[in-house]
Amino acid sequence: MKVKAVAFAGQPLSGKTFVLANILYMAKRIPKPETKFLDFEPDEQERGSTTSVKIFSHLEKDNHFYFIDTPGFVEFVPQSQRAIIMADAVMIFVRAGSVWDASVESIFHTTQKYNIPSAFVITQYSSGNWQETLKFLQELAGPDTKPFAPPGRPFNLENLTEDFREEIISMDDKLLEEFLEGHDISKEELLNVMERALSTTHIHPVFFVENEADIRHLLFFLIHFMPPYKGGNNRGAVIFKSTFDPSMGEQFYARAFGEISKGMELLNKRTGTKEKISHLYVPFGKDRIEVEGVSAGEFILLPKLKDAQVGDVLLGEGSDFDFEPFEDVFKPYVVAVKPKSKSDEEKISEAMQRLLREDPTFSYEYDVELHQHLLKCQGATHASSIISKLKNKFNVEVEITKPRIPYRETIRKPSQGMGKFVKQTGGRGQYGIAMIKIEPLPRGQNYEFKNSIFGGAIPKEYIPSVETGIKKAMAEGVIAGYPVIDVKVELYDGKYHPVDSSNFAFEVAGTLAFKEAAAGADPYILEPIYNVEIFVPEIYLGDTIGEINSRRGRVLGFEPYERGYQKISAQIPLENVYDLIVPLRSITKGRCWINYTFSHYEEAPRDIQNRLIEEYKRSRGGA
Ligand SMILES: Nc1nc2c(ncn2[C@@H]2O[C@H](COP(=O)(O)OP(=O)(O)O)[C@@H](O)[C@H]2O)c(=O)[nH]1
Ligand SMILES: [Mg+2]
Repeated sequence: MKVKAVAFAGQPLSGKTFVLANILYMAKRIPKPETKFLDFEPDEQERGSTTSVKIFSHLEKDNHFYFIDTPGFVEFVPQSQRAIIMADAVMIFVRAGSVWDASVESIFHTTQKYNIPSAFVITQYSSGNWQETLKFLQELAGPDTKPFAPPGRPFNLENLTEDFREEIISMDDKLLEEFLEGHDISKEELLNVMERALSTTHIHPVFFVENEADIRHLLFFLIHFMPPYKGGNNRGAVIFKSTFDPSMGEQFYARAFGEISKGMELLNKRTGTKEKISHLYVPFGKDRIEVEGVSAGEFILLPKLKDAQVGDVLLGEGSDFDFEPFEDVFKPYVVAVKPKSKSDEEKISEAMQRLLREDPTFSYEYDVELHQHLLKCQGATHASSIISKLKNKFNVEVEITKPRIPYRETIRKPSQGMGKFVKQTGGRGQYGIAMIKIEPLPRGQNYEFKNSIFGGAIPKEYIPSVETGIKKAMAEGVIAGYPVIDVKVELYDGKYHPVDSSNFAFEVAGTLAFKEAAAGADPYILEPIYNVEIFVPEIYLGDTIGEINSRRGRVLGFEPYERGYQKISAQIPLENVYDLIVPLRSITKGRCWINYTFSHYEEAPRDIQNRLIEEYKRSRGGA
């Protein structure tokens, strides 16, 4: 039995799931050749397209196929990558007439990076300009990208295009010589060199597929020509995906790199935990088929592991191998999430933890300063898919809002203030007076405190309380409720009372002193500015820079990156960063990526400052 893992990836709505549904229908594995039997998740049914990776075990002739169906939409491609790199070959789909599709481009580069052979499938070729698409594929993948057979013809040796035939013959010097001398090349020789050609990562056959006959031909190709798994026999497996279902619990998808059988014990290389394999399954979409054992290269489904996660290597006794860890994916799109009801609030944290284990391309964290839960993910569609999973799987409903911005306050000029907390009517009184000078510090220096009291105007033991009071006032803000930064405070004088003074009185005095001083120091509001790196194809450079400018951003520079892309460095206010990926994707038709980190604080525009000050006044019941 030959094991073959084939991933279907590429352009959204190009027919990946449709072709696979037809293959499975021909073998009577599903009742109708319809995508809904494969796209079974509730949010996939709503959307009418694939949003998560599925594995289908399928026997055909002496082949044991594992078909990997993947979502094509750019926001889901990072999730697909982990499954794609498990495949022996990737069929990259694109509709005739399309050029420079973002998913096709990024998946092709993944296959190159991980040395996985890839082929292209051009669908709907009789209604679209396939010649144009072929040209695009050749530009993308190189000149050794050739139609396998002409459109509408079976994918067998008799129908090889001259181009493709020469392509593979030129793989073998001896064969090439025979060919050039005009000798006939035998079927065996051709088959032999074909297998080698298809195992390389620079020769890419192109298939034309749009009807049932073409799909049969594609299956014929996969059965007869596609090289099988050749990774050796390392008894063990790599977990590349997990799913959670309230009734089934958590299940792990792994590729076995050697024989695994029921009853075996596998050692988790990361945790050292031993996992007894009491049940072993192979996956078929949402179903699973129990098996006694699998051979090298097969995909397995492992329920009820004690302590495992995606990326873990499970080793059989006496075997050892490594797997390069999956890369972290940057999460450019950020929204705040608010549970709708009390019960939603109670359930959301666990539900999110479950979803996070399934999908590492988003994160969910509480921001202590903003008092908001932030969902960081790949884009607006990804966010809404997560939200619909929360509702469908866990019955948790949430609202989405804009994340708050961590503004800061600071002062423009030096000033002074006196804080006086004196109450001496009846009983034990309060007495503390503090006098301070404040002045702006350079941006980023945050805070400095200097005590220049000599001669005991305030006794030493009360000085820390004064500072505590000052810090409290700074944390609360003076004009809009945001922390004050970049201020130097000097405590230079004060008064105390031998009986009525206390730590409390001096703390209050410190707070009052700072408020008074700040009021006279021309306080204003700062906003966070982020360093943003943006990668776009050169043709979109102008429009991208326009977008940066319209977001109050500054372009610091740009330079050529790989493959005709430009890397733009810019500084953009945070309020315009969280959804930046959305317009960039529409400018570049999805061909872009970004990353960003905090840079510094800068004075916010006047209108923003006025709005924040007004909001603050209103929240405090002022006019
Ligand atoms: N008749 C026909 N319908 C197709 C073909 N390719 C795609 N479709 C339909 O187009 C829609 C999107 O196809 P799908 O396979 O889900 O696209 P995917 O995103 O590449 O998986 C589905 O409703 C399919 O039924 C095709 O070659 N012939
Ligand atoms: Mg699909």
